Amino acid sequence: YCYDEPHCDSYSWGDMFPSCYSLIDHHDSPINLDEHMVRNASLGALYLEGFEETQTGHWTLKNDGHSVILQVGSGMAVSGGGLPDVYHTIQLHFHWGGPASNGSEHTVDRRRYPMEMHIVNIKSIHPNLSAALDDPTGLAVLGFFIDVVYADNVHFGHISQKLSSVAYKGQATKVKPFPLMSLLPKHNMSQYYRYYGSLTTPPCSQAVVWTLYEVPIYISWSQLAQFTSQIFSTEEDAEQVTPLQNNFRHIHHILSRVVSASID
Ligand code: SG4
Ligand code: ZN
Repeated sequence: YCYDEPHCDSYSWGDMFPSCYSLIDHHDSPINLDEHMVRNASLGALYLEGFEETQTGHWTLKNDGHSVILQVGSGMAVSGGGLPDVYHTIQLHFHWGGPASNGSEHTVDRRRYPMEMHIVNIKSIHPNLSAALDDPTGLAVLGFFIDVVYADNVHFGHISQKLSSVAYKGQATKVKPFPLMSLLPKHNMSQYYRYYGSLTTPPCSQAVVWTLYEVPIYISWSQLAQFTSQIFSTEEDAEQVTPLQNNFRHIHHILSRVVSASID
């Protein structure tokens, strides 16, 4: 599947992946966050287990042709915050735009942020990803908007400095583990939006409990530019200097769903 080419964008994924065609009862992602919001005072901060520690072993950063993925091994899990179970953290990845356009997947009051980071977590009862994709709450994805400032984010450098080693699909490199918490906002981690949706890539499985944090992560213009200019889908694209850009799915209707806000 692809994003940014004529006749091959997220509107046409359903030709090859039938569940990517949104039907009336579908719970698709991403959505615009502003409609049908209901405050839920019982939604407290999630418990992010192992996020403060430096895990042992090594992590792997890879390019799958659609995004850059950091596979984080074992040792981290998320729970609480209204999640129905404990979920083990498996990877994080990014969605971005182009040199002059923003690329978050979710929007807030129709505003699109420059980037979005997804931390993917799998319900601990499931032996593998395919089992989780058959469960309406099989995955819990934590979404963070990424906004841009002048100063580099030194913690984000753990990832952005390695991007040149994963320029195109199939390339991978080892990353020394670092506390995942160092990437996340320092304040207001109890403020987030919650709704039930899908993977934002094929097979578009309706298997995701979404948590979108209100406070963004800040990185520099040059760190953002590394994503929009140094990552390619294929080796051929790299040779022709055609970077992977705008790797976000189009916005879906909320239909009868409700977005809960922990936000006061
Ligand atoms: C990205 O394309 C990742 O590369 C995928 O990771 C991920 O799939 C996919 O996005 C969908 O995830 O949070 N945006 S999302 O809904 O995590 C899964 C891999 O394929 C299943 C490893
Ligand atoms: Zn994603």
